[in-house]
Amino acid sequence: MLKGALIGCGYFAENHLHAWRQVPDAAIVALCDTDPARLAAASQTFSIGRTYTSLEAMLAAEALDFVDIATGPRTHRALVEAVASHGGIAIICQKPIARAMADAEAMVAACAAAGVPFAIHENFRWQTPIRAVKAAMEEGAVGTPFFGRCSFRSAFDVYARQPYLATDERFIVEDLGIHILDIARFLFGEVAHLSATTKRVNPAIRAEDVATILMGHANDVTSVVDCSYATALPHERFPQTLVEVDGSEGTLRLDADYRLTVHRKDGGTTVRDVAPRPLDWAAAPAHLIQESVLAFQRDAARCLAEGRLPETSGTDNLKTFALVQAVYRSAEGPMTRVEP
Ligand code: NAD
Ligand code: 89Y
Repeated sequence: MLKGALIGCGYFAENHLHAWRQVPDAAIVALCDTDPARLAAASQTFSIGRTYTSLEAMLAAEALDFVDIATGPRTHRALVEAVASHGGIAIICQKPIARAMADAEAMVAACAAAGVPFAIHENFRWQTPIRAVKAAMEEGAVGTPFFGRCSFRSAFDVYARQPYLATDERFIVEDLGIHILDIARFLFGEVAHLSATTKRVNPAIRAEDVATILMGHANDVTSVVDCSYATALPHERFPQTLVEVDGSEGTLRLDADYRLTVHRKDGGTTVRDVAPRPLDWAAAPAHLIQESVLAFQRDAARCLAEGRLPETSGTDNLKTFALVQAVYRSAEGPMTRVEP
């Protein structure tokens, strides 16, 4: 049994704690939060009695196999470096890995130097419909892909539960686009170049709530990633990512409400329901995300037990984080002007 501690007992950590209860061979034995009220609430809800307001005190008192960090990017580097220097404890850390590339690289380097496994909790690629798209592509459903689109458009009030999203200096690319960019990497491979625009539509928030990104992948796929929290639709789809893939032999569409359609050039069309499985602690519409937290954590525990790195290792995640940085650079830089 792997013994873990959760650091950061806020809004999203509740999903981690529910999910860990369903992961075989791993258990959260201790909790850490600098806010005593949040610590006490999580301790009571999940019946975990060993609690700490100081990381150092927890590391001194507990014999841990791993920590699971869900505090937020401002604190990630200091926490990861402290755990890495303690030695012998694997680290799982929420997205975004950091706020700046230099911090992200330092975290990966610190874990490598200490010889501790380091993974980022990048769960969107673990969503059941996204895994179904990947499996269909690997089975050759559309042949060789040449075009892809990953689209997340919503007007869901994310600010109610995560008020910092309305006040942080950066918003949709760093918070949500990071997942959709990771899905694009997962489905279409590494990115060679990109061009992006960002925009703030909601006047009540500080940063961008719309981003549109055009990417050229190393294997010649062109993809579009588009994200919006300013898109009021008659049928709200939060938190679904819709996917389009056009290939040499056919097309694939992941449409609203988990409908996956594969159409072959030779005429065959199949339609499947690829909805997330229900969990007794999950509730619509977030159940899509909640199920992917469990899928990620199950895989992470299996990897740690077998001495392997999860697919979203720190090193891998630097590539997704580099896309986030490139999007902001592109959106802030000069666009190619159209000559009359
Ligand atoms: P939150 O503010 O509700 O919770 C953060 C908690 O961490 C707070 O209780 C705070 O007291 C605690 N904390 C802060 N610094 C600490 C420190 N140094 N030591 C110990 N505890 C500390 O934030 P949240 O909305 O739960 O988000 C947490 C993370 O989860 C963020 O990185 C966010 O991007 C991520 N998140 C991921 C998903 C996903 O699907 N992967 C969804 C939502 C949020
Ligand atoms: O924080 C975000 C995330 O990671 O998934 C959705 C979210 O909660 C709001 O954009």
